[in-house]
Amino acid sequence: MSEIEIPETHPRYESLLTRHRIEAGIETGITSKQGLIAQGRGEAFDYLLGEQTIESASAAGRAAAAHLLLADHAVLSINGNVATLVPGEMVELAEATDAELEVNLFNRTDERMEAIADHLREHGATEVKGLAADGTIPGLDHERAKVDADGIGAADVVLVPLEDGDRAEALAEMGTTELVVDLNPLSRSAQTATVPIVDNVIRAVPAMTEHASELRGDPEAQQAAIEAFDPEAALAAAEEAIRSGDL
Ligand code: PTJ
Repeated sequence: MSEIEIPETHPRYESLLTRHRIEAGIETGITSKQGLIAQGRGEAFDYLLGEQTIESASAAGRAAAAHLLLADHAVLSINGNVATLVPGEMVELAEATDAELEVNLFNRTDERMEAIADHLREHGATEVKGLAADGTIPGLDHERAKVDADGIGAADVVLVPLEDGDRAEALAEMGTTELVVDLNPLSRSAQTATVPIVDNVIRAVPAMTEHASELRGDPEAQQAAIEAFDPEAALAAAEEAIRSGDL
Protein backbone atom coordinates (compact mmCIF):
# COMPACT_ATOMS: atom_id res chain seq x y z
CA MET A 1 0.00 0.00 0.00
CA SER A 2 1.09 3.56 -0.62
CA GLU A 3 0.32 7.06 0.63
CA ILE A 4 -3.18 6.76 -0.91
CA GLU A 5 -4.07 3.27 0.34
CA ILE A 6 -4.12 1.87 -3.17
CA PRO A 7 -1.85 -0.98 -4.23
CA GLU A 8 0.91 0.14 -6.57
CA THR A 9 -0.16 -2.64 -8.92
CA HIS A 10 -3.50 -0.88 -9.52
CA PRO A 11 -3.70 -0.10 -13.28
CA ARG A 12 -4.56 3.56 -12.57
CA TYR A 13 -2.18 3.92 -9.63
CA GLU A 14 -0.15 6.84 -10.99
CA SER A 15 -3.23 8.76 -12.01
CA LEU A 16 -4.92 8.26 -8.63
CA LEU A 17 -1.74 9.20 -6.80
CA THR A 18 -1.50 12.40 -8.86
CA ARG A 19 -5.08 13.36 -8.05
CA HIS A 20 -4.50 12.69 -4.38
CA ARG A 21 -1.40 14.89 -4.36
CA ILE A 22 -3.19 17.77 -6.09
CA GLU A 23 -6.02 17.52 -3.56
CA ALA A 24 -3.52 17.52 -0.68
CA GLY A 25 -1.78 20.54 -2.24
CA ILE A 26 -5.02 22.49 -2.22
CA GLU A 27 -5.67 21.57 1.41
CA THR A 28 -2.24 22.86 2.48
CA GLY A 29 -2.50 26.06 0.42
CA ILE A 30 0.28 25.10 -2.01
CA THR A 31 -1.82 24.45 -5.10
CA SER A 32 -4.43 26.86 -6.48
CA LYS A 33 -7.97 25.67 -7.23
CA GLN A 34 -7.18 26.30 -10.88
CA GLY A 35 -4.51 23.66 -10.46
CA LEU A 36 -7.30 21.08 -10.36
CA ILE A 37 -8.55 22.20 -13.75
CA ALA A 38 -5.04 22.19 -15.18
CA GLN A 39 -4.50 18.66 -13.86
CA GLY A 40 -7.79 17.47 -15.41
CA ARG A 41 -6.75 18.83 -18.77
CA GLY A 42 -3.34 17.23 -18.50
CA GLU A 43 -4.83 13.89 -17.48
CA ALA A 44 -6.97 13.71 -20.61
CA PHE A 45 -3.87 14.05 -22.81
CA ASP A 46 -1.96 11.57 -20.66
CA TYR A 47 -4.76 9.02 -21.02
CA LEU A 48 -4.45 9.23 -24.81
CA LEU A 49 -0.66 8.94 -24.59
CA GLY A 50 -1.17 5.65 -22.73
CA GLU A 51 0.24 7.20 -19.51
CA GLN A 52 3.75 6.46 -20.72
CA THR A 53 6.85 8.35 -21.78
CA ILE A 54 6.90 8.14 -25.56
CA GLU A 55 10.25 7.93 -27.35
CA SER A 56 10.27 11.56 -28.51
CA ALA A 57 9.60 12.74 -24.94
CA SER A 58 12.50 10.67 -23.69
CA ALA A 59 14.80 12.30 -26.30
CA ALA A 60 13.44 15.70 -25.23
CA GLY A 61 14.18 14.93 -21.59
CA ARG A 62 17.72 14.00 -22.53
CA ALA A 63 18.20 17.23 -24.51
CA ALA A 64 16.71 19.24 -21.63
CA ALA A 65 19.09 17.62 -19.15
CA ALA A 66 21.99 18.48 -21.48
CA HIS A 67 20.86 22.15 -21.68
CA LEU A 68 20.69 22.33 -17.88
CA LEU A 69 24.19 20.87 -17.55
CA LEU A 70 25.68 23.20 -20.19
CA ALA A 71 23.97 26.33 -18.82
CA ASP A 72 25.88 29.15 -17.15
CA HIS A 73 22.92 29.78 -14.90
CA ALA A 74 20.01 27.32 -14.92
CA VAL A 75 16.80 27.82 -12.93
CA LEU A 76 13.93 25.39 -12.34
CA SER A 77 10.64 27.28 -12.03
CA ILE A 78 8.14 25.91 -9.51
CA ASN A 79 4.39 26.52 -9.46
CA GLY A 80 1.68 25.12 -7.21
CA ASN A 81 1.07 21.94 -9.21
CA VAL A 82 4.75 21.11 -9.54
CA ALA A 83 5.36 21.79 -5.84
CA THR A 84 2.73 19.30 -4.77
CA LEU A 85 3.38 16.65 -7.46
CA VAL A 86 7.18 16.46 -7.57
CA PRO A 87 8.81 18.49 -4.76
CA GLY A 88 11.60 16.04 -3.88
CA GLU A 89 12.15 15.18 -7.55
CA MET A 90 12.66 18.87 -8.42
CA VAL A 91 15.18 19.23 -5.59
CA GLU A 92 17.03 16.15 -6.92
CA LEU A 93 17.05 17.52 -10.47
CA ALA A 94 18.41 20.85 -9.20
CA GLU A 95 21.19 18.99 -7.39
CA ALA A 96 22.00 16.79 -10.40
CA THR A 97 22.34 19.81 -12.71
CA ASP A 98 23.56 22.57 -10.32
CA ALA A 99 20.39 24.53 -11.05
CA GLU A 100 18.55 26.90 -8.74
CA LEU A 101 14.91 26.54 -7.65
CA GLU A 102 12.60 29.55 -7.98
CA VAL A 103 8.92 29.77 -7.06
CA ASN A 104 7.01 31.61 -9.79
CA LEU A 105 3.22 31.64 -9.59
CA PHE A 106 0.37 32.47 -11.91
CA ASN A 107 -1.99 33.08 -8.96
CA ARG A 108 0.61 34.71 -6.74
CA THR A 109 -0.02 35.40 -3.06
CA ASP A 110 2.59 35.84 -0.31
CA GLU A 111 1.04 32.93 1.62
CA ARG A 112 1.36 30.53 -1.30
CA MET A 113 4.90 31.70 -2.09
CA GLU A 114 5.95 31.02 1.54
CA ALA A 115 4.08 27.69 1.74
CA ILE A 116 5.76 26.42 -1.43
CA ALA A 117 9.23 27.59 -0.38
CA ASP A 118 8.77 25.86 3.01
CA HIS A 119 7.52 22.68 1.30
CA LEU A 120 10.60 22.59 -0.95
CA ARG A 121 12.89 23.12 2.05
CA GLU A 122 11.13 20.20 3.80
CA HIS A 123 12.08 18.14 0.74
CA GLY A 124 15.74 19.06 1.00
CA ALA A 125 16.10 22.38 -0.84
CA THR A 126 18.73 24.61 0.72
CA GLU A 127 17.97 27.78 -1.23
CA VAL A 128 14.65 28.74 -2.77
CA LYS A 129 14.36 31.88 -4.88
CA GLY A 130 11.30 33.87 -5.92
CA LEU A 131 10.50 35.68 -2.69
CA ALA A 132 12.64 38.75 -3.41
CA ALA A 133 10.72 39.44 -6.64
CA ASP A 134 13.05 42.33 -7.49
CA GLY A 135 13.03 41.67 -11.24
CA THR A 136 10.41 41.56 -13.99
CA ILE A 137 9.77 39.62 -17.18
CA PRO A 138 9.06 42.35 -19.76
CA GLY A 139 5.74 42.24 -21.62
CA LEU A 140 3.65 40.69 -18.85
CA ASP A 141 1.25 42.27 -16.38
CA HIS A 142 2.52 42.96 -12.87
CA GLU A 143 1.91 39.84 -10.73
CA ARG A 144 2.91 37.22 -13.25
CA ALA A 145 5.99 39.12 -14.30
CA LYS A 146 7.63 39.03 -10.85
CA VAL A 147 10.93 37.15 -10.73
CA ASP A 148 14.16 37.36 -8.76
CA ALA A 149 16.63 39.57 -10.63
CA ASP A 150 19.46 37.16 -9.79
CA GLY A 151 17.27 34.07 -10.44
CA ILE A 152 15.02 33.67 -13.50
CA GLY A 153 15.86 37.31 -14.34
CA ALA A 154 19.50 36.38 -14.94
CA ALA A 155 19.13 32.78 -16.13
CA ASP A 156 20.21 31.55 -19.56
CA VAL A 157 18.23 28.28 -19.24
CA VAL A 158 14.89 27.90 -17.43
CA LEU A 159 12.79 24.76 -16.92
CA VAL A 160 9.12 25.73 -16.78
CA PRO A 161 6.95 22.70 -16.14
CA LEU A 162 3.17 23.15 -16.57
CA GLU A 163 3.38 26.75 -17.58
CA ASP A 164 0.65 29.07 -18.79
CA GLY A 165 1.26 30.18 -22.36
CA ASP A 166 1.68 33.92 -21.79
CA ARG A 167 4.57 33.65 -19.41
CA ALA A 168 6.22 30.96 -21.50
CA GLU A 169 6.05 33.25 -24.54
CA ALA A 170 7.42 36.24 -22.61
CA LEU A 171 10.35 34.19 -21.32
CA ALA A 172 11.11 32.99 -24.83
CA GLU A 173 11.05 36.66 -25.97
CA MET A 174 13.77 37.43 -23.41
CA GLY A 175 16.00 35.01 -25.31
CA THR A 176 16.00 32.46 -22.49
CA THR A 177 16.46 28.84 -23.48
CA GLU A 178 13.16 27.44 -22.34
CA LEU A 179 12.56 23.82 -21.40
CA VAL A 180 8.85 23.04 -21.02
CA VAL A 181 7.03 19.99 -19.64
CA ASP A 182 3.44 20.00 -20.87
CA LEU A 183 1.14 17.13 -21.80
CA ASN A 184 -0.53 19.25 -24.47
CA PRO A 185 1.71 19.44 -27.56
CA LEU A 186 -0.50 22.23 -28.97
CA SER A 187 -0.19 24.52 -25.95
CA ARG A 188 1.64 27.81 -26.55
CA SER A 189 4.22 26.83 -23.93
CA ALA A 190 5.09 23.63 -25.77
CA GLN A 191 5.07 25.44 -29.11
CA THR A 192 7.44 28.22 -27.98
CA ALA A 193 9.84 26.01 -26.03
CA THR A 194 13.40 25.33 -27.14
CA VAL A 195 12.78 21.84 -25.79
CA PRO A 196 9.14 20.75 -25.35
CA ILE A 197 8.77 17.60 -23.25
CA VAL A 198 5.29 16.18 -23.86
CA ASP A 199 5.01 14.00 -20.79
CA ASN A 200 3.54 13.96 -17.30
CA VAL A 201 5.71 15.96 -14.92
CA ILE A 202 5.55 12.97 -12.57
CA ARG A 203 7.51 10.87 -15.10
CA ALA A 204 9.47 13.60 -16.86
CA VAL A 205 11.31 15.08 -13.88
CA PRO A 206 12.88 11.87 -12.50
CA ALA A 207 13.73 10.83 -16.08
CA MET A 208 15.58 14.14 -16.61
CA THR A 209 17.58 13.54 -13.43
CA GLU A 210 18.59 10.12 -14.73
CA HIS A 211 19.65 11.61 -18.07
CA ALA A 212 21.62 14.30 -16.22
CA SER A 213 23.47 11.69 -14.14
CA GLU A 214 24.42 9.83 -17.33
CA LEU A 215 25.48 12.97 -19.24
CA ARG A 216 27.30 14.72 -16.40
CA GLY A 217 30.99 15.32 -17.10
CA ASP A 218 30.61 14.50 -20.80
CA PRO A 219 30.18 17.78 -22.77
CA GLU A 220 30.40 15.95 -26.09
CA ALA A 221 27.47 13.68 -25.23
CA GLN A 222 25.57 16.73 -23.94
CA GLN A 223 26.10 18.57 -27.23
CA ALA A 224 25.11 15.46 -29.19
CA ALA A 225 21.85 15.11 -27.20
CA ILE A 226 20.98 18.73 -27.99
CA GLU A 227 21.87 18.44 -31.69
CA ALA A 228 19.94 15.18 -32.11
CA PHE A 229 16.74 16.78 -30.80
CA ASP A 230 14.25 18.38 -33.20
CA PRO A 231 11.42 20.21 -31.34
CA GLU A 232 9.04 20.29 -34.31
CA ALA A 233 9.44 16.58 -34.98
CA ALA A 234 8.95 15.83 -31.27
CA LEU A 235 5.73 17.89 -31.13
CA ALA A 236 4.46 16.19 -34.28
CA ALA A 237 5.25 12.73 -32.86
CA ALA A 238 3.41 13.56 -29.62
CA GLU A 239 0.38 14.90 -31.48
CA GLU A 240 0.31 11.78 -33.63
CA ALA A 241 0.53 9.53 -30.54
CA ILE A 242 -2.37 11.41 -28.92
CA ARG A 243 -4.54 11.48 -32.05
CA SER A 244 -4.08 7.76 -32.61
CA GLY A 245 -4.50 6.95 -28.90
CA ASP A 246 -7.18 4.47 -27.86
CA LEU A 247 -10.03 5.56 -25.62
O1 PTJ B 1 0.38 27.55 -9.12
P1 PTJ B 1 0.09 28.64 -10.10
O2 PTJ B 1 -0.68 29.77 -9.47
O3 PTJ B 1 1.33 29.17 -10.79
O4 PTJ B 1 -0.86 28.04 -11.25
C1 PTJ B 1 -0.45 26.90 -11.99
C2 PTJ B 1 -1.45 26.51 -13.09
C3 PTJ B 1 -0.99 25.19 -13.69
C4 PTJ B 1 -2.84 26.35 -12.46
C5 PTJ B 1 -1.48 27.65 -14.16
O5 PTJ B 1 -0.20 27.84 -14.67
C6 PTJ B 1 -2.47 27.35 -15.26
O6 PTJ B 1 -3.63 27.73 -15.21
O7 PTJ B 1 -1.97 26.64 -16.27
P2 PTJ B 1 -2.83 26.19 -17.57
O8 PTJ B 1 -2.99 27.36 -18.48
O9 PTJ B 1 -4.03 25.42 -17.15
O10 PTJ B 1 -1.82 25.21 -18.27
C7 PTJ B 1 -1.37 24.05 -17.66
C8 PTJ B 1 -0.82 23.10 -18.74
O11 PTJ B 1 -0.17 22.04 -18.07
C9 PTJ B 1 -1.90 22.50 -19.65
O12 PTJ B 1 -1.47 22.59 -21.00
C10 PTJ B 1 -1.98 21.02 -19.21
O13 PTJ B 1 -2.21 20.15 -20.30
C11 PTJ B 1 -0.59 20.78 -18.63
N1 PTJ B 1 -0.56 19.80 -17.52
C12 PTJ B 1 -1.45 19.66 -16.52
N2 PTJ B 1 -1.06 18.69 -15.66
C13 PTJ B 1 0.12 18.21 -16.12
C14 PTJ B 1 0.45 18.93 -17.31
N3 PTJ B 1 1.58 18.70 -18.00
C15 PTJ B 1 2.43 17.75 -17.49
N4 PTJ B 1 2.18 17.03 -16.36
C16 PTJ B 1 1.05 17.23 -15.65
N5 PTJ B 1 0.82 16.53 -14.53
